[in-house]
Amino acid sequence: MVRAPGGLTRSVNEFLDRRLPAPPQALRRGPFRRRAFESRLRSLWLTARLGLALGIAFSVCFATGLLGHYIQHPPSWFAWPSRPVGLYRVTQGVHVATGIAAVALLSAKLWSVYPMLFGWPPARDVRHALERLSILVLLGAALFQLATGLLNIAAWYALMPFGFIPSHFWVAWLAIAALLLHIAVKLPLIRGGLARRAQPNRSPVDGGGGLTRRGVLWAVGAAVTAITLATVGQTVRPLRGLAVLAPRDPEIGPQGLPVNTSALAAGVVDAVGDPGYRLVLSGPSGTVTLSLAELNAMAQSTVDLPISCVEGWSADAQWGGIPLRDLVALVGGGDADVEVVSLQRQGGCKSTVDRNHAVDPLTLLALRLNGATLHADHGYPARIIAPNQPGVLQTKWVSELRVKGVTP
Ligand SMILES: Nc1nc2c(c(=O)[nH]1)N[C@H]1C(S)=C(S)[C@@H](COP(=O)(O)O)O[C@H]1N2
Ligand SMILES: [Mo]
Repeated sequence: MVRAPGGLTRSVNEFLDRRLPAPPQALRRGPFRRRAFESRLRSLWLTARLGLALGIAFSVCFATGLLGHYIQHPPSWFAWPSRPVGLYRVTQGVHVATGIAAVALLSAKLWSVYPMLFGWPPARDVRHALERLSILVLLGAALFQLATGLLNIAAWYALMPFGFIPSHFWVAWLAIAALLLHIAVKLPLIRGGLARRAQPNRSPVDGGGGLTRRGVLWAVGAAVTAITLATVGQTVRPLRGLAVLAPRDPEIGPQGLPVNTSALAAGVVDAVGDPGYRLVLSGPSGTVTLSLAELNAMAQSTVDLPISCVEGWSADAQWGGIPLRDLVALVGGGDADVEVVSLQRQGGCKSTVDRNHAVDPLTLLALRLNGATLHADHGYPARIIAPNQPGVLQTKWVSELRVKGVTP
């Protein structure tokens, strides 16, 4: 039987408005009691403002996170330019900083609304039940994103026995969809709350311990500022001295640069010390093998480029080495992707320098760092360094370069 569209809408609405049975009053105990939460600091005025700040932080975090994901795992329709050289450093810095700020904002927002968790009856009708369910999804997804993000920047991978990248990526979509739904459902309330004046709550409210609602907002703002200042120095150099809570100090490490995966951890100590090291280059015109002495005899460039880790730290450095495009030209290659193979056998052993970066004269096969031969932990004998690229693609201990787009 085919129903008229109007009839369908009506039956959906009837279903959504169907009243649900109220649980027995005897269960209305503890936090479910009437007036179980007395603080009048909570108000729509405050919740709407905290929600707005949190919504902005989440949206910026989502957008920069999505961008970072596509830079690291480019789909066929996506191309990332090699200039400006420090753009990824900024977008990833903003991603991590807004995620950290969201921890404080989400805590405050939850404090301002959590008594509603104990509303009575728990669900009036189907619509109300679905709305509460969607908040549960939003809360779960938001907590998962913040927790996995923090574990990642602290490099506590052992606490994430699942794949960080796919889970953080897919749950981000879930969180943003649930957030949009939440905003759509609450829009009238949000509008009302933002339009409302703070008066007459300028004076301390009962049970608020002398605080005003405006005061709560200032306190949250101060907490967000403090947490940001205590961490953002891991990428914003002038604030380095304040970064007491940052997982990384951008100046500590061999040759004045932090290390992500040491030669020991990568299992390459023997391989990098081998005097028989040869770089194998392959491309349209064949294969060329170069010793370290031959590489050092080629024309060298010096470039100032940061390492910008996906984990939110970044550090400036001066690199010396051979422009990648010169090596590509040796094997008859031109405008093509270059596959990079590392001496490391597990994890981080293969990556691709896309054509945009491969043709940029700033992209080097680096042999030197800050004026000296590369330290083993920074990729001796040779590593990739490219402008505007995530650290994870700056492969260390390079053994082979394969110019793609050709079938020999
Ligand atoms: N072969 C290999 N290269 C690698 C890695 C790795 O684990 N193995 N880690 C990458 C990551 S995540 C970063 S941030 C940079 C860090 O470079 P650095 O250790 O010299 O500071 O190296 C990249 N190159
Ligand atoms: Mo990294």
